[in-house]
Amino acid sequence: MEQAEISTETSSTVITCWAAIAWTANAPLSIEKVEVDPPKPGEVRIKIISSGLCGTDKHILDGKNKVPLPAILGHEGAGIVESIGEGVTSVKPGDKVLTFPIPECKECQFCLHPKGNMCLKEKVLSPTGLMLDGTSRFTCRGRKIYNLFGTSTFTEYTVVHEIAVGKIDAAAPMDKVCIMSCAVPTGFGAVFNTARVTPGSTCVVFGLGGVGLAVVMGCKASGASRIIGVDINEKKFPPARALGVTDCLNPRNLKKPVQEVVKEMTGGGVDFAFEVIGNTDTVVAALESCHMSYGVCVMVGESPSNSRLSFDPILLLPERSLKGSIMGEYKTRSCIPKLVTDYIQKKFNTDPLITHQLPFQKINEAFELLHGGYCIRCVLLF
Ligand code: COD
Ligand code: ZN
Repeated sequence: MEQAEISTETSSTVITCWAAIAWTANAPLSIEKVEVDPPKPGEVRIKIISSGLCGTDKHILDGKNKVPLPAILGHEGAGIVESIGEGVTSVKPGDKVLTFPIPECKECQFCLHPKGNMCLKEKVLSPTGLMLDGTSRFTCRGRKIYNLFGTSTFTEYTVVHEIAVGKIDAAAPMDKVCIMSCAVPTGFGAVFNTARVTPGSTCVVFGLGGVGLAVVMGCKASGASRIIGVDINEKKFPPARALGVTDCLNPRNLKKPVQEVVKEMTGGGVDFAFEVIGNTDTVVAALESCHMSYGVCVMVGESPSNSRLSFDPILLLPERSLKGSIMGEYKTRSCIPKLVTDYIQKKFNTDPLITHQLPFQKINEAFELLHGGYCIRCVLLF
């Protein structure tokens, strides 16, 4: 594949490069030449070096979660700043950066509040597929192409708002740290910030994908005494055990509902349950797996658009709680670069989450790997 066409004076020029276009849901991505516009004020153009393929990208391609198409998907990206728009001060060309699906403007009432991370400028909950000024930076075959959550990382070059770009340590290994854009903080933060798992506690994790296993790592690091892993794909069990799961359950092989089995195993229910699949039935199963009085259920997965949660309200009355967690409640730009530094300093090791690496051109193979195999995270290399 030829190199992207790029002149040395790039900041005001259009770059023509390769990108994977999702023209419609339920169809393979198409690798095509796209034109990437220069960054406008407050924007950053990034040369992507690696991108993880997240369950969210799969949900979107499977048509479960609606975003405007045609689009360039991908939100778990690591790259190098190629050029910056007017007024950008936090990064400069040559900096190593991560892209974040949740921005942090550091000005709105949510960013200024000590808790939470839902910047008022986030685009995940109701994605427009456009930049904040309502326009797109991508064109393919004369057609404007939407972005994903203001990121779009399945492309050699992308344009992201400065408020969704985090400068990381110059020593960061770029083939590994892309998973710090989403999977690692989403999982770790669900444990450390949302649930606040305590030493000696019991936990159950529904869904042992890249994010679920980051939850498992967080539970183990918090000193949980028992971590029950639930998945319908038993190929996930050996890596889950290696990362700290003590008991594995496949709901399809059980004679009774999985929540009943979890309650029996733990004498009434776990202290902390995590739903990391994106399915309303498993959210309710996770909630029912919690201890009646002090059980905390954290919903990490995003269930299909237009689905509805339904459960007996008596489940919540006796002091169980149900909480949501997105990007692990981390204020992205302030907190995630520090996680990268901790990783570089070997305070934790998330490399086992990356089971596969493929060249970007093989992105459709990477999606296939996520369907029922033993792949946890496949990282695309550009
Ligand atoms: N019962 C048990 N396990 C199941 C079931 C089921 N009914 N269905 C699927 N699973 C298992 C799969 O076998 C797989 O092992 C696992 O669940 C899901 O793993 P992945 O690899 O497909 O997904 P992840 O780990 O990359 O992502 C999971 C999320 C739940 C985070 C993601 O899909 C999601 O919903 N994201 C949206 C919310 C969010 O945080 N967005 C911010 C940016 S991602
Ligand atoms: Zn993600």
